[in-house]
Amino acid sequence: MSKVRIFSQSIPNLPWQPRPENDRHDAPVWRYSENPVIGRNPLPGVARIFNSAAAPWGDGFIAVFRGEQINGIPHVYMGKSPDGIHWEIDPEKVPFTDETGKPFLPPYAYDPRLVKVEDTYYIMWCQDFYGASIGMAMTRDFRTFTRLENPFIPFNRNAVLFPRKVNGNYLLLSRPSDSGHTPFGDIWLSQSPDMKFWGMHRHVMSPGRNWWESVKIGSGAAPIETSEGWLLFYHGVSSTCNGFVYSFGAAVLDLDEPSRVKYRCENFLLTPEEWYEERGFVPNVCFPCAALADADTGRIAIYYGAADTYLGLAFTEIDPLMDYIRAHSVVSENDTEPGLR
Ligand code: BMA
Repeated sequence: MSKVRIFSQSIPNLPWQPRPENDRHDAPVWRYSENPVIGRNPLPGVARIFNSAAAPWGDGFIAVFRGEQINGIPHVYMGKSPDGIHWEIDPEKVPFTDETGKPFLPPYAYDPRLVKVEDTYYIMWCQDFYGASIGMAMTRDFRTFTRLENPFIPFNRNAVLFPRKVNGNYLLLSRPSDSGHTPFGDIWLSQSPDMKFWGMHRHVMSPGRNWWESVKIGSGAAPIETSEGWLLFYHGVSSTCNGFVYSFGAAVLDLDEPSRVKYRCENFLLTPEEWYEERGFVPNVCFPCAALADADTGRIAIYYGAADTYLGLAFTEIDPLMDYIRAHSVVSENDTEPGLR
């Protein structure tokens, strides 16, 4: 049992590999040795699968994938796995419908997240809503997928729900932006009593201070509830003479008032350095979309997209990770304030 408690379900079959003994990385996060777990041309008509999210389902796992079709347009696909590593992926797009059951597919959809809240699974993605914005759908059986109202007007991306209500409201993190490959971006928190009307917006954190996340940041995996606060893995972008570099880091948000950042790690946890992260459709991208935590062992498996081409897995453990985040935490007033002006 870990010192820091994780308040989520037990996942005894969580994908796992211990940290290699000769690991020289500073942060206690390491890659799965058999990465990437999904390679190129995974399905007929789909050239690449990357930024994707998994969840426990039955005795195994289920996932929603960003599949880039051979016409270049991304859509959401679904797959199942006995071990969270080897996936059987449905070659058809996820058949989203409206509330009457009529097909209601977004023109494009990318970077899906998957979060179970109470007895329902929610999928969030980025889609066209007269501009890039957030799409949402719910399912209980992974056979019917009912679209919900788009929570926000454009432009917005990187939305992810908290796995439970806080103070009576559902919580959604997102990253308001502009119409292009935004040269800015802060993480915001929005609240809803019913998953339909979203408001009470709070600023959570901005990019800026640390060079690896100086251009923009965006929430990645659904926050994990721990005795120290909500553990959030998020991506941070730096700008180089050769383009953007996407790494990921972590912050811990206050349990009752999650717009307040308690700890924010000044170092990245993982940055592109393997061939599948440095080489691909967009080089130098590590983009986390899900992190599964086993409450019994404190083990965490992180699913991340690599180079907009592959799906990778990385691992960590809550105690050394929380020690590392605390030891390297630098928070500004902009982080710790409630985020309301
Ligand atoms: C972001 C998103 C991600 C992508 C990243 C790197 O703006 O579009 O889907 O992984 O750029 O290309």
